[in-house]
Amino acid sequence: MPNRHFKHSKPKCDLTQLPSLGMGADDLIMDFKRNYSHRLGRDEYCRSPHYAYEALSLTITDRLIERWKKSFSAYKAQDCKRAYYLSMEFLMGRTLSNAMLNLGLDDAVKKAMYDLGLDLEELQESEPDAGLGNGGLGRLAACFIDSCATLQLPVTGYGLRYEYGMFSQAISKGEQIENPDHWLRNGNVWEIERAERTYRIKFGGHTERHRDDNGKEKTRWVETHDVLAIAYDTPVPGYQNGTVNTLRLWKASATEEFDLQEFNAGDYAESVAAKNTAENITMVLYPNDANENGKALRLRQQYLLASASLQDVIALWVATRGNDFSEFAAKNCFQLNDTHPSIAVAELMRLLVDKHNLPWDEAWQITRQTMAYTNHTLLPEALERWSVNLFKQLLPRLMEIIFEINARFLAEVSAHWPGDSARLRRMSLIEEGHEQMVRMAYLAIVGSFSVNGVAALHSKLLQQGLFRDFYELWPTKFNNKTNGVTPRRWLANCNPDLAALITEAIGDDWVTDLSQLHKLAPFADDKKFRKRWREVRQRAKQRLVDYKKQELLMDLNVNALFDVQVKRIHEYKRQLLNVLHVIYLYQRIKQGDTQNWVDRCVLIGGKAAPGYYMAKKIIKLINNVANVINHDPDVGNKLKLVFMPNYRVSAMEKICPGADLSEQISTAGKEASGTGNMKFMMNGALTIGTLDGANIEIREEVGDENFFLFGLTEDQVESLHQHYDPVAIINQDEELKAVIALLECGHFNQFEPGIFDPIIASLKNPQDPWMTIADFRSFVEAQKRVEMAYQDQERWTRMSILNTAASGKFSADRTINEYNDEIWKLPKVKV
Ligand code: F68
Repeated sequence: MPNRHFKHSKPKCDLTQLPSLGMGADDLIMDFKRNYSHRLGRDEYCRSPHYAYEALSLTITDRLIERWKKSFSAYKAQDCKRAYYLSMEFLMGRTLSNAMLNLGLDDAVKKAMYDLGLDLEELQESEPDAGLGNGGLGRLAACFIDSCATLQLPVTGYGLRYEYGMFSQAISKGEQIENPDHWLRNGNVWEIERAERTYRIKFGGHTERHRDDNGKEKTRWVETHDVLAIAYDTPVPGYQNGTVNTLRLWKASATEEFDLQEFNAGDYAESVAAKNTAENITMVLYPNDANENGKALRLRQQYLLASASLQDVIALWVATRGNDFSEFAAKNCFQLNDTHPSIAVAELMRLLVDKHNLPWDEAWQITRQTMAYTNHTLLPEALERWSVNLFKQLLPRLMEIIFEINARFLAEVSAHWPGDSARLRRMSLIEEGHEQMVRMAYLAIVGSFSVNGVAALHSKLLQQGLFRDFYELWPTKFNNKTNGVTPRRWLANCNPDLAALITEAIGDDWVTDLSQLHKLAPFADDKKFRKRWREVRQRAKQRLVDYKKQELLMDLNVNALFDVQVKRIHEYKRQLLNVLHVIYLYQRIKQGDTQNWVDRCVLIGGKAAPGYYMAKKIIKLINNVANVINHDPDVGNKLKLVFMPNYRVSAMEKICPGADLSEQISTAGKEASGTGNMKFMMNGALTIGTLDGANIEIREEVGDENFFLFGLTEDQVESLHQHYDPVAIINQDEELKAVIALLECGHFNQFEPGIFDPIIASLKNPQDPWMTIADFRSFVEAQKRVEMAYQDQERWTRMSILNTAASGKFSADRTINEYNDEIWKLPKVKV
């Protein structure tokens, strides 16, 4: 009998109580089939691996969500301090295989897919990369949230859900072609929309003063054009520990009024256009990894991220504590990933003062105890500055707040250095000039309690150079946090054979305590172990060859030295130095100077910012040089140069296990840290590098005898600027002269006259900031030492093992423990 009172007949029950999901192969098979057939509605005739990938991912997602809820409850129950990693970029790559590993489902999934007659690798390959970042900074954010979950720290990542990620790169006639990356085209099984977490973001309008009910003077920001930010959450599992943290990405959406108002006025087309303007904010990731171009849309993106994330944290706060913010700073910490989200300093002030009625001083104290800033670059062209006029137009209230912060800050500076007007001008948050600009780095420093660089040298240079005045004012604010990478993705998952060999030798504790790798060192002296190490690495090289074969229509010689440089294309990273060396080797072959020759495959990959003229020229040069060399019958297997298109996270997972030599050859003082250097080292590659960024610490860890050092030091680079004469250096070095002559005579651009003139001119320019010519000779000599070592395979293998053994410091777990011990001070929460 149907019960008429059914609706109210039972007390409300917990709708989320469920028995735990099984973790065995059979459980996975059942869920896979249900997902495939019922949730996705596919049948036996559907042959696309994509749906099998989706069915498997949904099966995994259910198990993630189970643990996710337990993590929420544990954090809630503890009511502990939390940190938030604010970043415009999270370069996550693929999720499936990492989730399998972290949930401990690797073997069960393999068995399940085998039993179902499915090719797991094929499914995994059908997952698109989440390419929501440019390079190192974005990938660091991804490694960091992995480590936070593994260390059971209550940390949430906040970012933007770009509809289009980093462009996909094709090469046509040697040139980079950018294609849009519509990574969400086939949906995204890993995310959950949380419409209940939607916030209103104001833009434009103007401010006005008024008195509130208590007669207090207040500011209103009115007649704004609002946009909504909607939360999309992705689970971030720790390594086999039950913790699942959250990556919350904001999607911009039009407010309902937009539609209604305009629609009712009969202006349907205008209404849709307005909607587009709002939704454009999170449409695309800016593909510039260095210089800012001051576009209004970018400032809108930054503000949307800052405002939505802060409103979200404050909403949670107010829900449990009302308007009492006295404990807010003790319980919350925001880590700013570079200056990109640093408008958060002013936005937190606005929310506390305008919305929650706190007095300025109290709000400022909270802000300064809550924000921490990480700098990722010393390059002046990469320092963010926004035009005051643009700021006033787009975010008038925020501009007022920044002016107020600046006035109070400059009073502090005056008190510290009375009468020092030069210093006031230098330190002001507002740069005076023909157009006033807001210096975002200074806003971040003034509004934070911690400022850190990302490697020892970089942090030192920040203190002695770029931020010197601030360091003098607040020396204790400054600190170093040398970067790291997650050993789950970058060793355990991407190189399972090497991981298994390591585990066989020293046990598996290294996965969560990478310092354990030091126990491998004695195995470097064990001939049998060396043989196995060599075999495993050789297989990884073969896999790299197979992977590249389809794409490059070319077979690489696995016995050649695999010499790899993959990273964004930038003059300071000096892909040009690498090419000059390749041309030098080519000339030796042509001259028959090939005694004791070591066959070499030089692999280069990376994207150029679409507007970066020189970087695009460099790509063209690499391809043209490759085309000549690879087709020259005199060269044969002795030398190959390959440009690998569309370098991205999932490509690096295949590249780094198969690299012999890692090229880290930036001009000293220019690469803040580098993180590719760490991935290669972990996987047993040897480094040829300058004393720059984390290379210095890599060399310290592994010892000079296991590292190929070359080039000027940062000091030498600085002092050489006064009298740098590249043409004189070229004229004094016959081999270098011949290399430049070959470039100049058009050997690599026979039917494209003059196209490399700008490159040649930059190399010969006494103002060349990257001093490529200055380091050429030293680089060639280091490469000769590389060849000597490679010829003795026993010695090379020893060095390879010792590199892996010494890579423990470069785990992001170590980095995150330092962030936590010295900055965040969060408890570890068992789930
Ligand atoms: C992205 C956007 C903008 C506007 C500027 C820079 C970037 C960016 O991607 N920067 C970046 O990747 N920096 C790198 O950060 C890494 C992580 O700290 C360091 O290892 C690299 O040395 C640094 O270049």
